[in-house]
Amino acid sequence: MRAKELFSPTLREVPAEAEVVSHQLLLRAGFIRRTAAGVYTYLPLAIRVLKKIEQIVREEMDHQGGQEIMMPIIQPAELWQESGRWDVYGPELFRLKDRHDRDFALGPTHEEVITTLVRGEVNSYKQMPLLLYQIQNKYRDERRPRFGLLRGREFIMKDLYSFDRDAAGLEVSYRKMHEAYTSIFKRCGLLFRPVEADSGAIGGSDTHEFMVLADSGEAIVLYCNNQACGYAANNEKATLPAEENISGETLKPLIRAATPGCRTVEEVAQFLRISPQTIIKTILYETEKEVVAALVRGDREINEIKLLNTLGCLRLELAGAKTVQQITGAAVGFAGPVGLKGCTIVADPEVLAMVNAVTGSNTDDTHCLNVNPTRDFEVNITKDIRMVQAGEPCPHCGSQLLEAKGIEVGQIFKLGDKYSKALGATYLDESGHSLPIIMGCYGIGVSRTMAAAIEQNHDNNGIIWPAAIAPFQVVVIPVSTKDEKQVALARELYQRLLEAGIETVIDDRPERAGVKFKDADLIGYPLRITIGSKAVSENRVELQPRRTGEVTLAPTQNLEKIVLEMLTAL
Ligand code: 9G3
Repeated sequence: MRAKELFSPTLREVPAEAEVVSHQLLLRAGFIRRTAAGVYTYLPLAIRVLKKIEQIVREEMDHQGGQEIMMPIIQPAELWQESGRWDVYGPELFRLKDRHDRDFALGPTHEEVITTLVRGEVNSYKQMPLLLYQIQNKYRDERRPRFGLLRGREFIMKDLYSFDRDAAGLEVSYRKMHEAYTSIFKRCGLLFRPVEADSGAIGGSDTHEFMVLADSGEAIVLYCNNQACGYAANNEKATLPAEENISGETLKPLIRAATPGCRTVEEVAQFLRISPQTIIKTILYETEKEVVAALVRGDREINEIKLLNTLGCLRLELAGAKTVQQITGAAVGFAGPVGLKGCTIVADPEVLAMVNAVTGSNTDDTHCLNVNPTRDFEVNITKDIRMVQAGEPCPHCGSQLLEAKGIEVGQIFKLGDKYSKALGATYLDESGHSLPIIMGCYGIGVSRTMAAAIEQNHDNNGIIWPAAIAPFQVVVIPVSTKDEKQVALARELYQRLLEAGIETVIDDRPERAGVKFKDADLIGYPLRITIGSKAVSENRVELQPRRTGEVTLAPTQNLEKIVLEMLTAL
């Protein structure tokens, strides 16, 4: 491809609306343009990257026995009514009507469609295991579409669904997908981690997220320092070893102390000159059923997902000032478990091990000192409800946990019989018994993976594509387009590289070399070949990998071989 002909309109300025580096660089380097909020047109360079990722995904899905299909984007409402999800999802579900006033949705995911398909076609254990997948646009009407391709309203997803006769079969399918995902992200040249994740309030079932590690990531990953252990979880899921924290301190009598205007843990700690670790933090929540007081140590944060799962509720919100006043008799900031009535008290195990602690007193501007759990208040539920922090012990081996930021690019779920039961997808076993099909679902954000690759691989000058997913492998740049010999040599080498099957761009535009180098860095070709005066006089060209920037000289004879070798290491 000649750079002159490539439709990749580059921009000098950083577009104002782009908050994250992948969005900025995709716009600047001419990969995408915005069509509507959270909706993008992919230009030729982006299409090339997406096709590469899709090809890797296809090969690994097929390798595990997956079969590609294509379901419709437009889904009839009846399917979602049957699964019960038409009313569960609100404005996030794109809804539309046809000319007969019939309801449809733009597919945000395809559990309903595929379960209905399989219900009609699979009726015997002999037809399973079955792994079906597609690569297709998905639609979710996000409240705040942001971060370019990281959170669009239209995005490309690979979704695979597994159908097995029992839990053991599902386990096999799940492991196959875990293995496939590991190969996919490795082959894409990305640094990633599979992490244990939370499967939501329905709970119980396994789920892993595949995180591309990047400092700009929104997700927090905790992983064990001990590589042989390998424990890794996102911070919504990460757990702790069982607490055995017996203090020798003697219990002192409970007293009350004035703490005027001190509402937060920090304010109380400073005023009383104590450490936040000695304070019990009491936070009131409202669920669809009740008011709940959640207790954690003052230096900890409540994990609302763990709390929601503990309570088995659907909705969990911080209690408003009115509810707090009603339950505690005090303003927000002075709640505490001593004498607290009319709500369920949930405490983190760490709280139960505290001695002579400080809590709110349910009276304005006052706190209780020397509070001792069980002596001074009762707990209804003791359960891990807090965020794990870096530096704490690994729940598997006790080594230190470390923290990293990540972008979720894949997720695998054990669904069990949730959809097959709701939609009546059953099969007959050997003895003629009818049983629900056991399902799993497995997603990869293809367009998101492209953006995550940039978040992980860029510098101040632009994108640094891993060779496996780069739009082109090589750019050939004659330094002076006025020098006919340089241009002729550049064209000859360009032809030879093409014939060797290397995806190459020649930038023989009549621009200054600096402009072409800047564009090459921005677009992120893994390898730049510069043809200067030396190339003509000595038959030697400059090879410069985008990532290291280190220039090496190479003879023009055998260049194809040298380039191919260099590319395998990029
Ligand atoms: C919806 C809307 C948004 C959604 C869903 C449904 C997320 C929804 C979860 C999944 C699970 C898996 C197959 C591939 C792997 C992930 N957001 N999810 O079900 F109606 Cl509006 O999509 N699906």
